[in-house]
Amino acid sequence: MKLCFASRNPHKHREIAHILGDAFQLLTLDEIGCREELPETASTIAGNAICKARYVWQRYGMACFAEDSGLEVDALNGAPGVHSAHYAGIPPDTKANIERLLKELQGISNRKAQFRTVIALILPHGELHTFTGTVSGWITPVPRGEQGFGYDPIFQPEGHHLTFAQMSLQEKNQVSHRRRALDAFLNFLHNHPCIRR
Ligand code: ITT
Repeated sequence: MKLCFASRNPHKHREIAHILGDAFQLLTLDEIGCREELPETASTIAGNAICKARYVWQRYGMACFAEDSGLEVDALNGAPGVHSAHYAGIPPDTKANIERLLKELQGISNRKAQFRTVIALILPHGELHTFTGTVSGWITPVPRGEQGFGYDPIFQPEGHHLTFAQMSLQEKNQVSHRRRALDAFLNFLHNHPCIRR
């Protein structure tokens, strides 16, 4: 039984592979012959995770999981949220996304925010399961750090002095939204012998 991880984001692949280790036999989109863009047409993070997983299951007949993530800022009513990747426009531009977010928060003292990940898993017969992970923190006044990706340089998780971009992969993976969603996902998979290696 093989499981495809339906994502084109190499940073997500790296973080997920680090957490999963060799517990499961994961296939990439390239390995199943999927070269096209996956649809992300829903209006919520969970909806987009389901969209991507369902697309791969329907077209390629593979058990698979996808994840969608976003940064939700309290003072911006949850923006950029589902629009995190394209906050400053298309094509996605990480530096411009960060600049826009810092500009929107200029003069605002409430810097509370959370990262959210939703994983959508589709089993061989089409059964859908979702798993959510969140981590709360603050948006820093200026970017700090070079590691990670996306909004990591301006997100400082609660209880830490460092931004995600100042942490090693191991440190980020101990507390991240992705880690928390993966813990719930793993717990489920361990109880489903058909998926185990
Ligand atoms: P997929 O192929 O998996 O869809 P993607 O990069 O398009 O990859 P998303 O649609 O989930 O991924 O976009 C979420 C955006 O949110 C992503 O481009 C980053 O800007 C940001 N993001 C997600 N997880 C993050 C993390 O752990 N740290 C920093 N930023 C993150």
